[in-house]
Amino acid sequence: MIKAIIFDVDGTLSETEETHRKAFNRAFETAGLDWHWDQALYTRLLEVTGGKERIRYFIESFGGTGAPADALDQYVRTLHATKTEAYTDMVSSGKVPLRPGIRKLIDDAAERGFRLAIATTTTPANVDALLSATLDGTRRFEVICAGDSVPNKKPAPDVYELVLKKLELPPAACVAIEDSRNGLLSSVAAGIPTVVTPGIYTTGQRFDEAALVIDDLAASDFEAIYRLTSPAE
Ligand code: XBP
Ligand code: MG
Repeated sequence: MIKAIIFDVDGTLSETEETHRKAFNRAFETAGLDWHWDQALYTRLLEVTGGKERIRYFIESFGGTGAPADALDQYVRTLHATKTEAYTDMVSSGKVPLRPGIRKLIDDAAERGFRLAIATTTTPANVDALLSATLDGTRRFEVICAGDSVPNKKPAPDVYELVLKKLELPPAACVAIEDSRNGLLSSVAAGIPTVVTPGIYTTGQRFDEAALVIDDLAASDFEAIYRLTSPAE
């Protein structure tokens, strides 16, 4: 029987990628860059997790000019810090809700005594802002691992392995909830049975490795999630 549920954040807890996209564009404008990420381009850029990594990927692969060649690392960090400020402002407005069914699952799982955790690629400040605006802050989650807390972001297993270490649980005692193929590959590489609930930017991706794909959590019987055990069992 599982003991803990590990939630991804962006696209899973909430459809936040549109807000991220708008925050990136606001940061580019503030920096005087003529870059504009529309939904089609952002869908491709989301192949790279991590906002700083995504900006570099854009510069290297999609002709993002205007950034200084020397001290590019520092330039990207500063640009990304502006984006994070814009994103947390937007989320704190309270206009970014949890996805349907997520609050019900969190409440139901907590009532049944499951331990709750977060494994995300996004910046920690973004998690605080989202959970303060949508739940009663981060207190429902015993462990939160985010952003640069690990050297390799999803699809590498690092962030899930760090959560398992902090929970002091084996992968088979947990279930991961994800929205994207990158996230699924990360949790499965850590040996964790994974439920995928595809979002607006990830519908249509391949989820063959998922233990369960649930299109609408709000209409779901959470029992199927609680009954999952690791394939190794
Ligand atoms: C999603 C990501 C993040 C966000 C942007 O994380 O890959 O990079 O798109 O946030 P997850 P940052 O699905 O693992 O929650 O700009 O802070 O990276
Ligand atoms: Mg996600």
